[in-house]
Amino acid sequence: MSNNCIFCKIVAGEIPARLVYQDQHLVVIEDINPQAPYHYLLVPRKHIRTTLDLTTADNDLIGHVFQTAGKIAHEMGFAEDGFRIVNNCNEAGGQTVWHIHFHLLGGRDLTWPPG
Ligand code: D5M
Repeated sequence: MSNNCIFCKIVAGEIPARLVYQDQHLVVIEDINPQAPYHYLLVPRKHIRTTLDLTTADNDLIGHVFQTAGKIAHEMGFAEDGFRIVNNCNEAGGQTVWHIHFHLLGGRDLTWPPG
């Protein structure tokens, strides 16, 4: 756990969040500022600051993130229509919380390119 990390506090249950799913590696919560009818954040329990801080030790974790995102999309009923998984890295990439997380967006036609 990293001090003053809001997602570490959510993972630890110290800050409330709308929990969608959890297991030993991940918590999945509803995004507080949804950009689509379904907008979830897949947050690894391990504090990893950005995508640039991943190591080979995290390879299974990242595979698990993507498989879990697909399962949630299926369970929520928007998998077949389509969805997007987004990771923002560093300021120009739009990152605002410095604990790696993956946005799962679905439930509407998503445009490309992103803003
Ligand atoms: O995404 C950070 C995302 O985290 C952004 O969409 C808002 C969301 N957020 C921030 N605080 C909370 C809490 N407390 N609950 C749920 N969602 C939250 P980024 O990719 O870093 O810009």
